[in-house]
Amino acid sequence: MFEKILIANRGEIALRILRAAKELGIATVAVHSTVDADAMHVKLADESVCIGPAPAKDSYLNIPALLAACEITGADAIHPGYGFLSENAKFAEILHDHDIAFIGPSPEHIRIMGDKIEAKRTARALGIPCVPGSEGGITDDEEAMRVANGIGFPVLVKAAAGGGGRGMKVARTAADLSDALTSARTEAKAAFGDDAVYLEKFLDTPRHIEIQILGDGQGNAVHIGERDCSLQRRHQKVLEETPSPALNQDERSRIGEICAAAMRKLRYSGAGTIEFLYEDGEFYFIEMNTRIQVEHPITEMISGLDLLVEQIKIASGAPLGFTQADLELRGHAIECRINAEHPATFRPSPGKILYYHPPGGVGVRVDSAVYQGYTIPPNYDSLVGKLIVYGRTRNEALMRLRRALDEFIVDGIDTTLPLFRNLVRNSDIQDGAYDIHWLEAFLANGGMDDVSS
Ligand code: MV4
Repeated sequence: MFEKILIANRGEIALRILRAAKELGIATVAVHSTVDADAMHVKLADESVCIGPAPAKDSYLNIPALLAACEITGADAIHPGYGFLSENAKFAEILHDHDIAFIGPSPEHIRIMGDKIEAKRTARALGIPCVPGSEGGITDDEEAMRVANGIGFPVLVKAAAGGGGRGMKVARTAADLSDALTSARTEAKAAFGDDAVYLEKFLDTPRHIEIQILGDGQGNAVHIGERDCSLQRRHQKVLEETPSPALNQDERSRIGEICAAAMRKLRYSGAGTIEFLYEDGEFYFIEMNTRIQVEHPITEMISGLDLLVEQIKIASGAPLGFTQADLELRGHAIECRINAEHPATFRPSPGKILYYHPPGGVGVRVDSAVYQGYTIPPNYDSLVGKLIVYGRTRNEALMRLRRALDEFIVDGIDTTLPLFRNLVRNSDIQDGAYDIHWLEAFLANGGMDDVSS
């Protein structure tokens, strides 16, 4: 096992990593930018190192500074969390070259899944169902037209280097295709320095359902159910739940088993998430994330696992300590991402938290690194924390969520708490009747008019 883990992240996930390391008896090193000197994970870590000024490129993305911090402190592993360097294959490779363990999958698997064309090719070869579309990249308009006519319009042009919706263009008819290709290429080149694009059938009203997997790189892999992440705004997840209200047990175990078998074949190592669009009873692979995700706690609540502990054990070379048959998914969990943003306009609201009272009680978990008197800096994402509730049934989880949201007080800054107080009282949400477009329509149709100003 590792002796000392350096946490190459900030905020709630840095604290989450620290807690897992501490339970395993592993020493922790916090790194931080100048504006994060007062962060909770810095206070709680055994040691801390300032690695640069506020801009992430000079601190949390500063590889030489991270290597120096390992050298100074003697850390033998780095946990990258999510975002920042978590899916940077080059970083994982550099760590290996310096005999520092990267707590995550192999650089090769990170590289494959980082290229959406390569990821889809790999998924298809592993027997994972994919969205109908081009076999690989699209090189010219004629090829695009041939593929599009084969699958039928509307089609979607996607950037190979994309993800998160950037570089994505819909072509409703053949007349739109050439322009969609050009603008997707231009946007991809500008955003990622790579203009490779591919083509997919455009699905109109799917749900976003993702499967959590764990592999040990030694031929063992399990799936830990799904998360329904359909409630998004501008490609940012807002509320996630598991199990998905849309799936039956048959669909769940079928897609889960496909994913676990694929990961065994790939000899995937670590935690991963296989993302699907789900429409009319069919799953269509879109992407795989090779990191721990923000919404991992809901999977922990229904499985009883600590996914961060599992990541650390796997990276240290341990085989998975359980099989698929050992896993029992029980109950229902929901997560709300509480952001420092205006609840109707979503304008970022960094600043000092004057009063902070998180909820508690049965089935309530808050993953956050803020505290009363803490000032949220304007330089990073606006996540204040995650409210996670558990119940034996979806209704019980919703009851607890309504109660917990009413207890939660964050004063001094705007937060998205009022959005969730509205959502949990909405009949579509209560019925689980939502797709990837539901939240944007709710907001456009005045769902938050009671708090807009
Ligand atoms: C799609 C799609 C419809 N059809 N692919 C958006 C981000 C990227 N991860 C995948 N995305 C989509 N891919 C096909 N073939 C619709 C979306 C999409 C979406 C997906 C998940 C959650 C929210 C979304 C919001 C808009 C579009």
